[in-house]
Amino acid sequence: FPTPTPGDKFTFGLWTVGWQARDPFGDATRPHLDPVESVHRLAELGAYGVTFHDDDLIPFGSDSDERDKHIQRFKDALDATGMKVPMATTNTFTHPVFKDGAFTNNDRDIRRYATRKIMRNMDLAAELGAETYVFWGGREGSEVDAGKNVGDALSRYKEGLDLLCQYVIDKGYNLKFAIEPKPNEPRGDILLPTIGHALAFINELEHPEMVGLNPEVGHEQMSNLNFVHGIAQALWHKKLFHIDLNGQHGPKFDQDLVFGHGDLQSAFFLVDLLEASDYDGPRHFDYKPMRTEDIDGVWASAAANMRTYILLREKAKAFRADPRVQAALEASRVGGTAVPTLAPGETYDDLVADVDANFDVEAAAARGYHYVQLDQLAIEHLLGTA
Ligand code: 3MF
Ligand code: MG
Ligand code: MG
Ligand code: MG
Repeated sequence: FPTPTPGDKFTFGLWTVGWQARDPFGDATRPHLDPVESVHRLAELGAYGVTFHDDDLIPFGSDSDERDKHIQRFKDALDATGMKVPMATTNTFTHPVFKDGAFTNNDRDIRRYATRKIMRNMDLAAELGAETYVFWGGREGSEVDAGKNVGDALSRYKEGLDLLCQYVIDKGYNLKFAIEPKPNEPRGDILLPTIGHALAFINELEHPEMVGLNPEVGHEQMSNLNFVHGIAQALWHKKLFHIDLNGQHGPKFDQDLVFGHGDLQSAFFLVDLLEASDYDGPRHFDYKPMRTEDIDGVWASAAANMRTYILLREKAKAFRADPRVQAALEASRVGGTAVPTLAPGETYDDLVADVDANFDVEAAAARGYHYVQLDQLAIEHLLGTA
């Protein structure tokens, strides 16, 4: 079995392995984990790098001496292990000041404070060589429809991102932004709830070319959407800037399970899609070691994410190379959508004349697409019986 190597570009948020498993009904089940230890352990497991929210690394409220010390220890760990920091982000959701959001808070002074907090961490992200800065607006939203003017809130969201794009340009930072959609949790309803909403929003920004997406598996599935299709569309728009991989059992709370746990077939087709695409960014795991796990279980679950990805990558390769799969793809006429509907030089008048003269509607209606055989072959590859 191939073990993960940095060449696989697997990355983990410090907040993933570091999650102490506090939930709305229960206390932490695990002790605090030192980010420096996480860097070392993840490096030993074959990861490429780590990502962080400002507060994961520098506890909220640290003075500038403490801040410098936390950063120095982290940099030393990165130097010692060769681990990279391809992405960073801001915590604008834990502290009570953000209970009504950051960019879209009804309080202007809180919006200004949030913007300042983000700018400070963007400086650190750039210093550490990050190329992607993620925006997950978990508190941007409402529970009460009359409590938020959504149009104005979107204008403030745009204002915040436009300002920060200008900051990146003025500073000469090599940073692109990636918006992470989520439909709900912690807010009853979150703004920019899906990939589609976020894509449309990006087009309204001053610098749409600087802003893309960081879609998360479970977040789309919470809305019962097909994540593989969502990623395919993000790729089509050239907006897949980063990705949060994890597992989910259908529409319910955000489970953040190990990649492939709960939705294996979708994970298989996701890896199949990603590996065939031109996405060469990190394979970033945003999962939570289950609350039932002890610290050994934390590292076992981290390794499980990478093992699952590698196994699915091998399975996808074998699936595509299988002559029975190629025949099934042919039978399903999957290549057909690659051919333009009009022939070169043809006009719609030509199309009308051709259809009227030649198209046999009953014969076309009778043709089967044999998709079941295609899916069964995928299942048999996954089961190891193909
Ligand atoms: C919440 C999330 C977030 C984001 C993170 C930025 C705390 O459901 O997925 O994790 O991923 O804030 O990457
Ligand atoms: Mg999440
Ligand atoms: Mg999640
Ligand atoms: Mg996420």
